[in-house]
Amino acid sequence: MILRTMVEIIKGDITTLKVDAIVNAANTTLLGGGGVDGAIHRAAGPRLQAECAMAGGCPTGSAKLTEGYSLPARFVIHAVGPVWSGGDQHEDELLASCYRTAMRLAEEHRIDSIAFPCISTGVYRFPFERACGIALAEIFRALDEGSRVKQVYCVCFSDADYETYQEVLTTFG
Ligand code: AR6
Repeated sequence: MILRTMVEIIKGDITTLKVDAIVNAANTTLLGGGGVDGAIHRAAGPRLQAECAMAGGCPTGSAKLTEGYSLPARFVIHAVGPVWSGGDQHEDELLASCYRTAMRLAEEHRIDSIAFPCISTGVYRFPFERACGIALAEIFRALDEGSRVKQVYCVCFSDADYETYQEVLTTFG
């Protein structure tokens, strides 16, 4: 199936990828933090922090785009995932909304290739397998609806995450 060949699960450090856009797992301040957010800010350099400071924050479930500065990626899409609070605080919908918004921004900025980290699955404790299912459902939906994006990478940071993500992918058509 064509859509499946456009989505690849990979293992590695998202800051090293030469794609049009990498997605950041940010917080509502957009001012940086730990995890993948810290790694992206370190690799991009201080100009990223300066642009983020002008952006005025971002609500949970949404995303904002900046330049990539010293990163190999041209753009960073800063998505704010939900903190997992047991599942009855609209966490699934908010996580889906992150992926939807990022794919919409990719469309608007004529992005061909995009790499997502596993948003909310670190410090924010979203159950990993559940997050993968939501991510893939939204990515496939956007591609199905005719997104111009040609290549999507779902980037895992550990072997265990990579194995789980691959298993979830096999459950999709
Ligand atoms: N490349 C790819 N994935 C990574 C990398 C990397 N370099 N580093 C970590 N991961 P997290 P969250 C994975 O905690 O749960 C920050 O402080 C990691 O293994 O970075 O959305 C923000 O400022 C995990 O699977 O993001 C927020 O305050 C995934 O990235 C808060 O953490 C996401 O883990 C956001 O928490």
